[in-house]
Amino acid sequence: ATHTLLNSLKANKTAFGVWLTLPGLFHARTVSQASPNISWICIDSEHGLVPLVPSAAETVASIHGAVDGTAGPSAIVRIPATGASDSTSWQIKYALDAGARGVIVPMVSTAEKAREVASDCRFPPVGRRGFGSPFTQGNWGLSTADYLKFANDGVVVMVQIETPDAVKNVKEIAAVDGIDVLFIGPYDLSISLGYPPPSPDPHPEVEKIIQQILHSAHDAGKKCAIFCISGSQSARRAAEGFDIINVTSDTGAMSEGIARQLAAATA
Ligand code: 3PY
Repeated sequence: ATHTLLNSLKANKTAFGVWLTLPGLFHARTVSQASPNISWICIDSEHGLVPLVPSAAETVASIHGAVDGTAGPSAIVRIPATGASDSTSWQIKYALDAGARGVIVPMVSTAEKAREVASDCRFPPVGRRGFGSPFTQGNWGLSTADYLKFANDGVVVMVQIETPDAVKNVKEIAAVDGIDVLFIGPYDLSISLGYPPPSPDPHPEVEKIIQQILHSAHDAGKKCAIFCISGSQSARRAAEGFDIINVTSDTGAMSEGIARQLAAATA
């Protein structure tokens, strides 16, 4: 499958995505096929109900096979472990072995942890990712040598900036080689800083920090991503210069669509 997310980033086009919180291959396929404007889908194994083992792998394959003959979305996995935990390493390996074209790692708050994440995402000599999955290489139909380069060149490494320490260290994190994207989680960022959660927009003080993170990413030559919950909020973030934007989620869009149809029926 085409790496739609990476292609958008290389073309400096905003990459809009959708959050997947429910398991099920046909569910993933339905979401993938919902719009040609979906560049990526985040399989959320952190707060969503798609277990990393083994469902994330099947879901990745389902998304990549979903839109025949056209450029479908890139499947991205958000791993459950936070950047402060020893589990990040094996969980990143699992997600990438499953064929994910990128990972989102929650709560990465220091440059040291960011360096570990970047290293976990690429094979030697660039990083320390272990090789051995019988599945991924075969998916792409490549020789081992070609696969190692293809995987290293194509992986999109995103770390979430959503704690007070991450805000303090944001410039150092952005500067880490191999970190491609700073991903802002506005909900965790707000509550970890002692502000109310966005409703739907963040508190003005949190908003100032969000803009600082955006600029820190761009100053370091990196991309910046943010989680939104609606098309209109996403359009505003795109106008501000965000490169990667989550527009909606499977459950959010489903509830809203059902409510809208029922409102029309009973009006
Ligand atoms: C946050 O806003 O905290 C996120 O990580 C998005 O789910």
